[in-house]
Amino acid sequence: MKLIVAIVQDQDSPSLVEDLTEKEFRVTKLASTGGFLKSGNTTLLIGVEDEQVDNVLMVVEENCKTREITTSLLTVTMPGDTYIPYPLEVKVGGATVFVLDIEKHIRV
Ligand code: 2BA
Ligand code: 2BA
Repeated sequence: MKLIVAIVQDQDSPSLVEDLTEKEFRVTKLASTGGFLKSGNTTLLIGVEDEQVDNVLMVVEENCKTREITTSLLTVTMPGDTYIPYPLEVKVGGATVFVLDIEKHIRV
């Protein structure tokens, strides 16, 4: 089995979870925070048989399209604890996916 860890945008997660569940995949949804933008995102854990990995990735791709470049406000900390906001352009959307080998899958 494989564990698919998919980090997606919050707004993509409801339709993605619905599609995966509809296709009989089991999903666990975690609220997460990106280290760079420090804003919320969603991490999904999806445990599947090896041959289902590509099917799951297809569903993820269908639901998580890369969006237009957007502007975000980040802050830098200056000496004396002053925060200076500055605009930054990043591409959002899509998904960051890791596929891990599962050593053991147990339900007790
Ligand atoms: P964040 O860390 O908040 O990053 C959001 C977006 O900011 C990234 O989108 C990327 O476009 C940009 N970005 C991140 N770090 C950057 C840097 N050092 N310099 C310039 N731009 C940077 P994505 O790459 O699509 O990542 C979306 C979220 O997925 C990330 O949110 C993070 O939570 C997670 N992620 C991405 N790569 C990861 C990795 N290798 N390991 C763990 N989590 C990862
Ligand atoms: P849920 O997805 O909320 O599922 C709760 C229970 O509903 C499941 O218990 C199972 O008995 C049933 N169920 C879920 N999906 C089903 C489906 N497609 N068809 C028929 N019955 C279904 P558990 O199997 O004990 O799972 C408990 C929780 O563990 C799940 O909560 C999910 O968060 C997580 N989980 C289980 N298997 C997973 C997997 N392969 N990958 C990721 N997370 C998993």
